Amino acid sequence: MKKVITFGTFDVFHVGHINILERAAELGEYLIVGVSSDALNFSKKKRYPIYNQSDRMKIISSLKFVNEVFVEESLELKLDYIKKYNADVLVMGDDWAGRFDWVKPACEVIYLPRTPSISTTEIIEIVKMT
Ligand code: C2G
Repeated sequence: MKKVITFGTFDVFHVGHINILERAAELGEYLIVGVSSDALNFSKKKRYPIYNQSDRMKIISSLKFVNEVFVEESLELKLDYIKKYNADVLVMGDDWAGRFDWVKPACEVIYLPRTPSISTTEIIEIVKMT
């Protein structure tokens, strides 16, 4: 059974998130999603997500094409997670292109094109303006 793993914050869940998860799921038979912790987000973006990690995990777990969900504590642990979950393929959006090529001896790495014209940051900006 081919296992696919992907990672993300998935804050203020939107169709761009659905699109990448759906395409990731089509690349194998079992989809595992690492949801970035609130602390990891704070360390990267200097702000906490709008939705906390347990709500973000609940949303992702409820999707029909997602089989397993866990909390991603650190970007550097990618290889450990890939080994732990026996993933054959790592899928990331192409905003991360090249950034995780270092795991390649352990699994295939595929960067999928992002859905244009939608992002959590943009949604937050629009909501603030109105
Ligand atoms: N995405 C997409 N199209 C969009 C917006 C997001 O395809 N319009 C994809 C991103 O490329 C990513 C996934 O959706 O693969 C989750 O996006 P984010 O929540 O922004 O995740 P990010 O904070 O980039 O992930 O190890 C990576 C970390 O978990 C961080």
